[in-house]
Amino acid sequence: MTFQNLILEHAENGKVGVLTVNRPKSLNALNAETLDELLQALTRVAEQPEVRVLLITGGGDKAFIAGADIAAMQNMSALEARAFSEKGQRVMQAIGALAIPVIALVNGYALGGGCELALSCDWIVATDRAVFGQPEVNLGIPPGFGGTQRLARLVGRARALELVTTGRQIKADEALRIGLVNEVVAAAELMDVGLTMARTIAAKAPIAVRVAKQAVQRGLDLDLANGCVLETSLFAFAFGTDDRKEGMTAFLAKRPPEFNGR
Ligand code: DAK
Repeated sequence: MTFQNLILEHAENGKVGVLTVNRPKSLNALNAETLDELLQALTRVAEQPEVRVLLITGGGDKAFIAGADIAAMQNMSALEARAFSEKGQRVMQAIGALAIPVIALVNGYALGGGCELALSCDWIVATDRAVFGQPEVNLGIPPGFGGTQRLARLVGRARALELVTTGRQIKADEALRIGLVNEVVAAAELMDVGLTMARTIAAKAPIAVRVAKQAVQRGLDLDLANGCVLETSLFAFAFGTDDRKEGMTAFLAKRPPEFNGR
């Protein structure tokens, strides 16, 4: 399967997927075709059990994704806008639904739908040139790919409200300070840092990693008591795996574990 607007590659013996949104002339803006391709690529990754981490980044050196494609949206009918919105929402949900960790490597502008796509990932690593924002109010619309919800959950109500109502764009250092990104690195180091994180995760017990992600993600939608009930169930499930036995046996034998994902 080849894509017009994406590149899907694999690193670390197939254990790491690297998905690049690649329309640099439009600063990787998301048109309907790109959203369709993203859905196909995410479906493919979900069907590849050997892939343990997904990295998502933008092509070129200027942008992660500068938002939904304004030129494509300009003349949409209401029905077309509805279909476009549904596609975008499906992409953001498909990223969130992946069982493996997904890391956004933000190498420039992450605006509007681009910021929302980064927010749909599990965490964000940005370069010192990255710029984040929800500037939709400049175009007469609010964020529409889940930004109002995910931004508020990540940085809190007041900061999210300020950003979505002013459209103010923030640089990487401020994004780090408010907890929007986990780490800021030099542009030349971004992929290496992403791959190092991915390699670290890929070396762990794959079921434990998936279960830990699920516990955090699902638990955030629950109250504490129910979140802990969920954690106990997932813990018990992971306890029954071969990898749990191997991890504990290897520790006691003072040797590195060899996980088989079962
Ligand atoms: N869409 C289409 N083309 C874009 C684009 C975008 N979002 N952003 C940039 N480009 C194109 C520019 O038009 C330009 O194309 P040419 O003129 O070369 O053909 C090329 O990329 C380079 O951009 P600039 O020349 O503007 O580059 P600068 O360095 O001067 O400025 C910039 C970079 C990122 C500050 C500027 O391009 C910019 O402000 N871009 C727009 C950012 C923006 O407003 N993003 C939010 C888009 S709205 C919905 C749900 C969700 C959404 C919509 C609907 N529903 C529920 C229906 C989402 C909306 C959005 O994301």
